[in-house]
Amino acid sequence: MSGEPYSGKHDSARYHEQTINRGEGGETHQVAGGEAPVLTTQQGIPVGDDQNSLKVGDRGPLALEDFHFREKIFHFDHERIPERLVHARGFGAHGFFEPYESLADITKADLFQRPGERTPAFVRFSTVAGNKGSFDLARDVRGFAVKLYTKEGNWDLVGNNIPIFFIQDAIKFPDIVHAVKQEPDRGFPQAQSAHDNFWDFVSLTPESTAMTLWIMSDRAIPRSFRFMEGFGVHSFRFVNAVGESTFVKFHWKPKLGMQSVVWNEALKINGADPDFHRRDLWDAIKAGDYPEWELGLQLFDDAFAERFAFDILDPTKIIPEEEVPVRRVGRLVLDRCVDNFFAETEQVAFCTQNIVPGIDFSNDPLLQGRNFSYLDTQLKRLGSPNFTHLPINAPKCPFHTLQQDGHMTFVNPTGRVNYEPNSWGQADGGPGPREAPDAGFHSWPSEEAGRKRRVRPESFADHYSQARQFYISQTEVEQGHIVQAYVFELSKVETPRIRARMVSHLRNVHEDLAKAVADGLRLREMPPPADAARPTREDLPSSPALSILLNGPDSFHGRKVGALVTDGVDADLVAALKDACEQEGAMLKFVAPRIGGVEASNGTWIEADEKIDGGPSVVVDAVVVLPSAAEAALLASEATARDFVSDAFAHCKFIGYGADAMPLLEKAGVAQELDGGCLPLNTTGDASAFIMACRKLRHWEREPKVKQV
Ligand code: HDD
Repeated sequence: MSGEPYSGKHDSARYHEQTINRGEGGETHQVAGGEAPVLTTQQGIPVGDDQNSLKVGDRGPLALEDFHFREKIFHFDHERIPERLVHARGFGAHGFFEPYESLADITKADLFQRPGERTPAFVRFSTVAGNKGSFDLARDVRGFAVKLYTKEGNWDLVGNNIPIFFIQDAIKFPDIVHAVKQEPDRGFPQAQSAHDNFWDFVSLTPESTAMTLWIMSDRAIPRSFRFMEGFGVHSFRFVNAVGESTFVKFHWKPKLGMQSVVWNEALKINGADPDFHRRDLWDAIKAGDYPEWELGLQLFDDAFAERFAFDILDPTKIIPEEEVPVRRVGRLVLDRCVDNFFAETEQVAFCTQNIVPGIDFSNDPLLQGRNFSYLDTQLKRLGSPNFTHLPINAPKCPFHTLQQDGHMTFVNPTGRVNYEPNSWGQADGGPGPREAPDAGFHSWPSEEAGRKRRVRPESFADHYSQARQFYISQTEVEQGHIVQAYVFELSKVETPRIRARMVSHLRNVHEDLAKAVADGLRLREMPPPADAARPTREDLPSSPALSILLNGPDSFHGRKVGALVTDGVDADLVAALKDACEQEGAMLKFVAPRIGGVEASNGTWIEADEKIDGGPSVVVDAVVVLPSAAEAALLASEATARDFVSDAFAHCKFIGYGADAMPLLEKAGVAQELDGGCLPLNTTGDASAFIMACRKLRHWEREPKVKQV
């Protein structure tokens, strides 16, 4: 072969290389739209050619002296760190916490002292079981981890969107995690609990029963991180300036109310948009519609702890809000996306042990075990005890530690002082930091005594009463979803005796639930109730706070309408819909046969947000179908358009339809079934009526019609 060597560059790359300019900040290139910095190596050496490795002759071999090539590939080879063992898939954002009132009477924690004063925060939401590259709408617990950069150090409240846990003692954590994650021989299924190992473990672990009700409920398939609650789970302590302690449980209440999807919708969302939750949070923050949660506190004293029906140290139990009301004391707002996913969301390291003066642990055995695990795992994941130096993890208040050196140190004490006590003064490069006997952190001096034993306290022994309470607190629709979820999951279990064993636990929870699940599984014989350490209490009252549907929003704010439009769409109706959505704080997304958009009836152009098959109705909260008369038949013959309508109908969504939508509704099989959730849009006035109807989120009355089996 012969001829001039080829540069390897695309013409557009040459186009950008117009002028080279040496300024104070180093060499820069003029490119379309401004100046771009010169590409350098890690050492700052300007790179002359990033397209070709250094070769002997035109056709190789490569020269080992090519330091740019070696550095580039070396760095690339080391780009990954171990993913989190659990909660691998997550998404974070920055924001702040702001108290409404001073809580000085109950805690000296600095962030609760001054109403309106903002404390920077970083929140990472996650799924638990799936790997980093799994999908967002797995049926799973969601992590809700909050790092608060207070003036007295970082406080990490590492919670979930479910207020209880699977196990009572941290020593069982590796077992539950092994059981739920992919099975070790085959490496699947991932991001789901619907397999033998998970149900084998929980059906052999009665303390998990209540948690299985929560994860079979719609709590485990939230519509958005923005529409879910968060919980610190354990009982903690608040301590005030005079050393008095109050027990506290932490809650995060979403300002936009709670909302979940239905399971069939979740399955389809995972195909249509595996990044559904992260995209939703990103879009909302980028649009300036900042998600917000109120911090709620359940405060109680030793006397309450003594008389409460369950042990306040048992992490498989809640304290019903009706028994200890949730006091809303401040708000958490997320108003900034990360600049770099890896640097911030991946490298953020939450540790339950990070608490500040004014907050303390309780003896919850799960919490005590967590306090070891988090610090340990960060060392493995981030590779150095100096992970605290990373900007996302470092405190934002002054800090003076005598800990030094180690891999990747980039802050060290200056001067001569690296131990204490020491007697060095200013002139000697000191004085070094000193302890603060009054203001510093002191553990609350609880009295502890007892024989050293491996035991589970007697007061943790009732595993079914609160599971029953959760079940009877749900609306009929929600109870139906719980039954369907057990049936779905256990139908994926290949071993019949595991299915039956789980039903035997459900018999201790509620006979109706057990019967419905057994029937859904077509168990030919009802198993006897599982042995129970304590009989189930049937006197616990229902707790309306546990239902999602009873705690939904009162507006359609933050939700999305998908409008299926064609050329010739009624321009006035579109304008009215836009207006109604804007007024409500909802988003209107246009879905069209082609991504370029459509020409409306008055000749204006509407840009499409999605082509029909890329924007199925599962990714929005309500739909409107507005084909023009000329395009109606064509649209009706398009399978993805028919799915758009039939899925919206099956998922009980509100459907608005224009004068020419009938051919499509007929082909989608819903024309004969139109109900109160299907609203004609003939005049512009109908648009605002439609958005108002959507405030109910779903037309649940339809569900019995679309879910017979
Ligand atoms: Fe955990 C991560 C929440 C029990 C051990 N956990 C992790 C995260 C959340 C929770 C939200 C992700 C943090 C992030 O976004 O980086 N974990 C909980 C809750 C629990 C709980 C609410 C029970 C009430 N966890 C728990 C136990 C242990 C762990 C009992 C071990 C004894 N958890 C870990 C861990 C992880 C973790 C292995 C994995 C990645 C990480 O810590 O940073 O240490």
